[in-house]
Amino acid sequence: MSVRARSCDTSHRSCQSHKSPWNGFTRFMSRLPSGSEDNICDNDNNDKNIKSIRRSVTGSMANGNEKEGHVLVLYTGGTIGMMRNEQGVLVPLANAFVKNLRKYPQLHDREYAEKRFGAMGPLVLPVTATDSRRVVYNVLEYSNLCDSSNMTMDEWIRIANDIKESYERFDGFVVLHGTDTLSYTASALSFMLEALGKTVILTGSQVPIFDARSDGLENFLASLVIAANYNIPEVCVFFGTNLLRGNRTSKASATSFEAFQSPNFSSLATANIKIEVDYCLIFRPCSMEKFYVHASLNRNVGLLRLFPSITSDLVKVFLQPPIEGVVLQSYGTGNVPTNRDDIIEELYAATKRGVIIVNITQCSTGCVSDAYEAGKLLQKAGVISGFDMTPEAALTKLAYVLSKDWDTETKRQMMQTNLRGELTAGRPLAIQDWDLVEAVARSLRLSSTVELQELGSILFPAMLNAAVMRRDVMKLESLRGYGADISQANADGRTALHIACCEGDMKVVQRLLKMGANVHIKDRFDRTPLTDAIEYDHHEIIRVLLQCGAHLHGDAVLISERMCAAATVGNTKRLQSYLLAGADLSQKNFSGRTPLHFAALHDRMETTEFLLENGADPHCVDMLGETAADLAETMRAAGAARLLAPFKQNGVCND
Ligand code: ASN
Repeated sequence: MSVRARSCDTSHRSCQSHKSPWNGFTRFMSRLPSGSEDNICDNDNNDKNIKSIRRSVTGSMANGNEKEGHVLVLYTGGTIGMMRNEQGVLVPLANAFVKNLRKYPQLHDREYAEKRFGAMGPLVLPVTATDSRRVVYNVLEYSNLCDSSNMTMDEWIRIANDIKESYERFDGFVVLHGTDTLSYTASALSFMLEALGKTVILTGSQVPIFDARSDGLENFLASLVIAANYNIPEVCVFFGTNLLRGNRTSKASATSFEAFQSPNFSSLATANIKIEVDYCLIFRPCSMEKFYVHASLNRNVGLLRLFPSITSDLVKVFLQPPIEGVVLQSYGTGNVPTNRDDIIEELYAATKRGVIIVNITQCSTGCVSDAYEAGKLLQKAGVISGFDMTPEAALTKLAYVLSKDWDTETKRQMMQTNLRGELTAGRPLAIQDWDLVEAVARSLRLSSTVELQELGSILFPAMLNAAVMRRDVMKLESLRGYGADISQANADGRTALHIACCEGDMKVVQRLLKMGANVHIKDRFDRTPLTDAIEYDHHEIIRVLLQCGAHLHGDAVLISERMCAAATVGNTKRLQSYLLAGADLSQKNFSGRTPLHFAALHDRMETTEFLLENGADPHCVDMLGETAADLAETMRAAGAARLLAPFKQNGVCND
């Protein structure tokens, strides 16, 4: 079976065709003077725009103490951004949302933002008392803002592609969406975003955000804070006070501020005074793959809900080609009438033709089973179990699975496999999984669930780190068995993967990655596991991390400073590490100098040779207008001067 997606064994526009998000966006956010913002797309200027947005994302240098989390907001429409028209009816209004956000002090710290990024830079939230990173956010407004009842699979694909385009430049993503079909979009995205390593949160509101009494403000703020501060590599829905797994949600109320429910799975996090994340519940992709988007869906799918006296003619017509996949909503624990051979026959005929029929319950809570004869009949007719999937998850999963290049049997199997935490099939987390923590808790006379969880969050990172130091892969496995979150951070925000990347044992690193360890987590010092692997020159580990989606982050000028320091002392190996990690060897530091300038200045011949062989630009001039060759000459660095002599000509500024 050739299947790329794998699950962890513990659970553990209308919108239009796709265009790069950086087009209209750059102009919108960074170039046009206030009051003339628009979001017209312009494909020709894509490269220029990406450079410009990079500058906008980076801005002037932060003072170093202020940590920032960068979030991209995809504004697709929905009540949250709507305004009342002349008739008093709610409609989405183009180019108004960001202008209004800038006026709200809870949503934009103007003073900080203007000092750091200038007047038309990104938006910045005020500092929060409980979360460590400043939230800096850019808004990509879709050209055709829509009520979510107009959403189609085309829009799902566009959102997924927009996330892909900007994936490496942001720490997290917030999708502002109408509530009516939000759960469908969240479910679809959860499947389409493969090997997701960053947080994607869909939110919206029941009342427009700029109305005096609205749920939109809280929903938007909490979503931004979570996306910037917490590593929850899932597609989530935030509403009310709960962060829910997207593919577990359904819209449950047309009027309540708690509009969404997750009937068969607990909240991933709750946002009260503090944001509390239940890390044991986070679903971590265990495939050693880089993030990618599966951007196609099969539209020949449908939802068929049984009702007393349903006719077999209706069932027959429903199952006719071109239908390829059907979610059957049966009664209770998955039952169909036992006295309706006519319906069973139609279902059987369809599955024999290769139509995939997935059985889920009509009840809002619970799971289908074959406990009753009524349920067994379906199994015999070739209908497969959808376990406790929501209708939204089952339908979008079918559209996803059916669009894959797999044979029918594999598709049937995948429908019954937990791909993104969308279903519970198998052993639920047993209480014994907490044995280890419980033993310590008992000796400390701790008993409440909150105390146990807190103890776990203290003990597990320490035990995971000790196992990494001892290169004890078995111990890592057993700790996960006890309920440890493999990406749980210690007080310094460091995870087992950070430690392993310093230690340099490839087996341990690979094991952690296969167990779902996340490559994007930044510690207190803003270091990712990739930063550690670079600074310990573990080249093979750098390669594996990149394969799993890791990438350089932060200010390119700061990265250049580090490379320049390495060039100064002739540390060619470190420069190799940076090159492997994707750094630009011609990147200038604060003085406009490149690593080649420093290698020349200090006559580091081997380093100079390495840099020239690997594409470093010898024509780059620093702030004083000097090339590397000029510096070598001034310093009488004979070796470097000889190597650079062929390039001795007028320098060209390369930025
Ligand atoms: N009709 C709106 C939508 O789904 C409902 C909302 O967002 N509250 O776009």
